[in-house]
Order: sequence, then structure tokens, then C-alpha cells
Amino acid sequence: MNIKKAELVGTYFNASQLPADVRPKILFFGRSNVGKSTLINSLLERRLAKTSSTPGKTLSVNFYGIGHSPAGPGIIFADLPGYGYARVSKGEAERVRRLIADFLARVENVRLAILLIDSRRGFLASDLETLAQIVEKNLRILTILTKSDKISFSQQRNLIAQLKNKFGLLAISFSIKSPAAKNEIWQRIQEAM
Ligand SMILES: Nc1nc2c(ncn2[C@@H]2O[C@H](COP(=O)(O)OP(=O)(O)OP(=O)(O)O)[C@@H](O)[C@H]2O)c(=O)[nH]1
Ligand SMILES: [Mg+2]
Repeated sequence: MNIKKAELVGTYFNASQLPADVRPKILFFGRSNVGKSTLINSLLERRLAKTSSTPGKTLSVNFYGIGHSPAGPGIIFADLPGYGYARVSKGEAERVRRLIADFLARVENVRLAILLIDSRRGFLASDLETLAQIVEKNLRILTILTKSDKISFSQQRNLIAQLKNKFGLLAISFSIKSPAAKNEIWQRIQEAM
């Protein structure tokens, strides 16, 4: 995948705005502030997605087109709005929930759903709700434990084992501070393509 060619190709606040787009897609789900936009930037090796220390930065579905060339149409990374942020209004939380559900109902040609879990907070009820939606769509899934610099190695191992035993999920630890897992994540993406 030629990541040199990567750009924002669409921002959607409502699923009805979604174009019919048959390009293969990788979706990034996770609670607000978990590190979705940060991971996308890290994988693409540039600051394309806006990040913030304040939760609720990405409130739209953002499509990043990658590797478009005369040889092929490339793929899409879809950065989804974060859920589960306690401080947004009920109306806004409901809008985000609906956007994610409607998006999942409409999106075409999904190759992999990446579910990000904050290592410090673990797997919460809102993550389970999202996992259920992904499973219902029969999507291939990869779990990434973000901010792994914030917890010990043994805590990481426990969380990985818990996700495997309880839900049969394969999880990879990731930290922006030592992004060694980036190669493995890219490998999983390539396999899914
Ligand atoms: N320590 C540490 N901080 C991180 C890591 N990844 C992301 N962050 C920080 O976490 C905050 C949120 O990151 P974002 O990438 O904006 O999170 P997001 O999931 O896109 O958030 P929303 O768009 O609000 O849903 C930022 O301040 C990042 O710098 C990490 O691996 N380690
Ligand atoms: Mg974001």
C-alpha cells in the first residue's frame, strides 16, 4: 500500500450523506479520546486526522483515501466519531450513536473493523455495545489496546488474555510513544484486504 498518497476524501455528519463508495474499507471504532485519529495518523505517517486531548474531537465520519493510483482505486480508512463520552449532551450522544448505526447499515465493502480500547479503562459497556454491532454485521475484527505506555506489561497481558477468553478477540497493544506494533497492525490490514 502506497501510503504516500493519502488524503481526506469526505466528512459526513449524517449517514444519508454517505456516497456509494465501493472501495475496500478499514473502519476505526472506539470511545471518545481512545486514540483513533492518533492511530490513523501514525499508520499513515502524517498528521491527517485532527486529534485532541479533549474528548469528542471527531464528531463526523471521516474518510481517508489511501494509495489511489492508475493501477487501482486504493482503500479507505474510516475514522468514526467517538462514543461513550459522558460530558456531551444527551442529544449529541444520541446523534453519534445513530450515525454509527446508520453508517454500519449502509457502508459497503468493509474488510476490517478495528476496535480500539483504552488500556487504562479496559473494555466497558459501550465497547460491548459496539462490538455487538460489528459482530451482527459479520465483520472481521481486530482489537487494539491504545495508550499501552500508561499501564504495566503484566496489566497489558491480562487485558489481552481477558479479551481472548471472554470474546475470542485478538488484541494488539499500541502506544504512540513506541509504535513498534505498527508493522503488525499493517500486516493485519494487508491480510484483511
Ligand atoms: N500517552 C498516550 N497518549 C495517547 C496515545 N494515543 C493517543 N493519545 C492521546 O489521547 C488523546 C486523544 O487522541 P485522539 O487520537 O484525538 O482520540 P480519538 O479517539 O480520535 O478521539 P475522538 O475524536 O474524540 O473520538 C490525544 O491527546 C492523544 O495525544 C498513546 O498511545 N499514548
Ligand atoms: Mg478523533
